[in-house]
Amino acid sequence: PAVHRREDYRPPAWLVPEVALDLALDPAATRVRARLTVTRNSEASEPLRLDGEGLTPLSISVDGVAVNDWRMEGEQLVIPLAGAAHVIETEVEIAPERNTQLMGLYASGGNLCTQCEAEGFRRITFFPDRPDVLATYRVRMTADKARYPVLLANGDPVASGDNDDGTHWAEWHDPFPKPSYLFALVAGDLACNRGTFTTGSGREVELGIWVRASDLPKTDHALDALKLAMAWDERVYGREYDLDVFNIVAVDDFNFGAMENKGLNIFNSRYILADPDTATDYDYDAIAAVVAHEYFHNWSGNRVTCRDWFQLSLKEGFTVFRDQGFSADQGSAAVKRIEDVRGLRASQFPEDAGPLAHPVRPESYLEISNFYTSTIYNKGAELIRMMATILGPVKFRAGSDLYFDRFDGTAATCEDFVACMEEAGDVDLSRFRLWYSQAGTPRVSASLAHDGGRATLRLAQQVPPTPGQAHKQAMVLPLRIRLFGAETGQPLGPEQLILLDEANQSIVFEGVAERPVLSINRGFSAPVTIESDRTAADLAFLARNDDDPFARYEAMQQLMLDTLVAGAIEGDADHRAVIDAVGDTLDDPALDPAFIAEAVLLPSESFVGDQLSMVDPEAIFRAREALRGDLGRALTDRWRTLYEAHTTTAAYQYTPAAKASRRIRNVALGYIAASGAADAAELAFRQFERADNMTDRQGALATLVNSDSDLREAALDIFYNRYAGNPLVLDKWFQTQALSARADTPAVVAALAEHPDFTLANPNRARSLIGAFAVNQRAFNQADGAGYRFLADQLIALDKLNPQTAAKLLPPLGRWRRFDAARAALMRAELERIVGTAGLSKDLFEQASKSLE
Ligand code: BAL
Ligand code: ZN
Repeated sequence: PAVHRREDYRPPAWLVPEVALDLALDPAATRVRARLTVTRNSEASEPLRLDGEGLTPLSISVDGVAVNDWRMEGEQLVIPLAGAAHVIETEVEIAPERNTQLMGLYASGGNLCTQCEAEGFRRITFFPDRPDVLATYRVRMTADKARYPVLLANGDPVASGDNDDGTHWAEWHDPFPKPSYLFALVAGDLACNRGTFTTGSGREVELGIWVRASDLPKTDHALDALKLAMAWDERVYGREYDLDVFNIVAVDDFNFGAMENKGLNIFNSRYILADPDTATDYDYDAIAAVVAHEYFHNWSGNRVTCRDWFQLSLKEGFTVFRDQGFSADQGSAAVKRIEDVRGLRASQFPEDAGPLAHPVRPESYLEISNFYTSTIYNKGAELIRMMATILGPVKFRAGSDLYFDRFDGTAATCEDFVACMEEAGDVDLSRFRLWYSQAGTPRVSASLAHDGGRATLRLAQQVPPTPGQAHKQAMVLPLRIRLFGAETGQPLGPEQLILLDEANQSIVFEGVAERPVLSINRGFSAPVTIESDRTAADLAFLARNDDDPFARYEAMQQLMLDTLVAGAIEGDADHRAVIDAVGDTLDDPALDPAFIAEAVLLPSESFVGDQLSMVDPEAIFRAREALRGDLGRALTDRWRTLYEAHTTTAAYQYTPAAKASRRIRNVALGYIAASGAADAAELAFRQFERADNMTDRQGALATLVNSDSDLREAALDIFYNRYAGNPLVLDKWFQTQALSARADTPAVVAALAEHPDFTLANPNRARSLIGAFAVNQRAFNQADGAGYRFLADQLIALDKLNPQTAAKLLPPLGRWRRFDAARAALMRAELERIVGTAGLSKDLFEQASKSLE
């Protein structure tokens, strides 16, 4: 397959200011007629090149005259054109019901919908399918009225009517020029939850959330979140919505979480549908975050889009940063930061340390779908956050205003964004730009010496080699730092922002009478790994005294991590310091229960593995279970008191306080179970039966699923029967079992893959079993390689249906360098089997072949 390189970018030879589409919609055979107004954007007599994947032209005309001097070059339709402006008309036929890739126009749940990012539009019609070709779209759809009573597209509705043959039609017009990846249409039997939003300048916007009629009661939360997001973007970024309507449609079969098509967002139903009986607090939060994310794209992505796909993080990193800010403002900002960093460490750090590591602005790709990664999204968001930290809030806002004003209606680059920040912030970000080009997670070592009244902090940074980048330059790392007095527990001076921009740097603090303890990378101000010479006592001290909630959480995590690493390597470890620190955290009346619930959780098995030069999954599992057990037993009274204190007879509420109660109650239940208490399973089963909400029900189920109790099967059966026919909840049933800590999980997962409700055709279902199993470190990495074989079998099968989703599930097999020789050989054998499979997609080929390197 062809490699695409950033350095090869050339402006488009032809622009397309206007598009008119006429679609006769039918699941088996949809006719698509396209009328493109094209204008030359090149001096030379370049022909017009239109992308088309799997398309055969039925007719082609130029300026109203049928032509036959066109040719196909691979998957490009090439039409020789002499003049500077022409009207091109093409006609093709496509079969949405046979589209299992879920890219382009496809069928889901009896309805028709589209997904065009990154390169799906070329599966609908011939078009220069690249993000720097911006057109206004007029779309006419005709469809059977009984089957598809609702017809939606981008922009505003223009006209509609009935035909004599049982079909009807609707025409939509989007006045904002947009790239083809933002095109969308939906035809279906859908009900609408309607709302309105009045913008800051007084315009009324009609809002609609479209779902199947039976799901309508589950859409209020998403609609509320949309209104909050619209108001937040006006308040925080000065960005107002620009069309008269904003529609969201939920579909069950979707590769992404959601898609920001102009005026017509299309969502994976898991990020829209919620009621207390079927959605957890985590689901509620994720729905609000994704609704906000897609809405925020209207400016960061749609009004200002990307010049080419190498710039993907321009819109994704910035928009993730924006949705993180929105979510932080809805509840506990500290907990939100902890969750985001936990996510970064779970997905982006391993990616950056493995064979698929790539810079936030990649240099090359085979298949762009493989670059919708945690690096582009989450590390990209950290880059924006670092610039915001360096500039401060006022200048950062000035930079974002400048960016939106200067590039409105255009396709921009990451460089354009940084240049705006530099100009508005009056700072030099030349070296900061390395964050866009160098992959790998920087490591910072920090040691603090104290001599007389002077403290000296020595910092050294190192950026590890990554594929294609053997040698790295020192980067600009904004580190928020504060010193605390070891005796008094008081801060020794204010917080400082240190820009570490050399390989080695020393910072001297004068007038430090007391022994200082270092609080560093507060708020996780830089996405780096810190290695410090702080003792267990220092970490315990910070876990009790640090005034930055993230740093306080982090000190506890480091203490736990050091203990777990020692336990995994030596087979045993002293748990006392962790037990005392957790006990003190539980007892601190000043702490928010939402924070406590996060602070007392142990790092995941995978994160412990990431600290070791060679992952021993069994040893890590045993060390973690031993610490969990000791924490459960040593603090048993506290866990039970907490559990009771947060048990309520009040009806379910989605408020920060009620969420915190449910969270801490379920954390306490987990520790009671870990203690080995004889009544733990009954306690969990009672919670399972009495729960009036999914958070408590699933929390109890997860505890039971990890146990050997007879109540385990009973709970699984009750759960399954109660939610038969609800695909989103059945996903939880599969996922909970795939994440089980029991030794029989690999066999259970293999059996579940044969379950009548399991299907690879639905991405959520595939991810709920295969994706969850592959991150269950001990189960997936069992020594006989059965887990690796299972994953490879599933990916080879899934690749035939949906290459994009298959490729996203491959990375756990690429972690072979981190394991012993026997496991590494088994993983490599499966990667080789995948690469050698006949008819493999370029998506899966790229991921598997790079993972072997
Ligand atoms: N643009 C793809 C889905 C998202 O990031 O919003
Ligand atoms: Zn996005």
